[in-house]
Amino acid sequence: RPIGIFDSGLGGLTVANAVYRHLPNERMVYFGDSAHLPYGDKSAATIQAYSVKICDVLLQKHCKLILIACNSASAAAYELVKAYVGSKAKVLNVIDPVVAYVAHKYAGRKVGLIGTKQTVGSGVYEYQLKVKDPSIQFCALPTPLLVPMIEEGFHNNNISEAIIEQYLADPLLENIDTLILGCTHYPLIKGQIDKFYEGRIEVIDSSMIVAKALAHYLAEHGLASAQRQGEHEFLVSDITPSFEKAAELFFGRKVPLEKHILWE
Ligand code: DGN
Repeated sequence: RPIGIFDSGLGGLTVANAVYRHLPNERMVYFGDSAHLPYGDKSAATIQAYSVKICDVLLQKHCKLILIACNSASAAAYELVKAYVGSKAKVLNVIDPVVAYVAHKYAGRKVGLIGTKQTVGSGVYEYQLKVKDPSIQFCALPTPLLVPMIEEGFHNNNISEAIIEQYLADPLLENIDTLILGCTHYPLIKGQIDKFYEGRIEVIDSSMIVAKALAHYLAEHGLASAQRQGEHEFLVSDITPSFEKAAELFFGRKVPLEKHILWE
């Protein structure tokens, strides 16, 4: 049975790519809810409603596990999705593995987070980190301009550098020891963020941490596939001519997108 991976759009392909590289024996069914993106500015109730509909599609595809590859949906809908899916499939999110990694490595230190308004506003990272380790100091900054900036192709240039610098110089993020990139799109600007900090702090791209946690979870639960059966599927709820290019940007190679309307 395949692994279902979903996101508000194509950004989750950064996570799908890490899964593709780290778990070559697993077949993926990716669902990008491009008709309803961005999730980052929407209410939790709306994100929950979309997430449940996507799970119906992934369950119809017989997914053994659903990975919520979107920070905003992980923050807003994980508990609900888990309850909705019940025993039909396992559910993982992209926040818990990062929290486990950071809490272990940065005990007693100052941890920063950047993400969408939804992810930062939900307080989920802070809550989970404090539960794991109350000694951690935490600060978070919503950086809503970064998603449209990257989607418009502004990365690794002067404009993205200026915007990134403006955000990261915010006093809120002063003296951090590590920075969590709490959004699917940010791996594309990790190089520029690293450059800003000149190697002084660890900048955490969660995609590989999530893929490793997924591998561990599958092995632990006896769910790992010995060999990939069939092709990966990449479904999107809406498609425009620019999508193929964007998909290639986030996945790092060409992917065949297929339109699958979420509901009539
Ligand atoms: N995928 C979203 C996230 O990781 O929060 C970012 C895209 C969006 O919906 N704004």
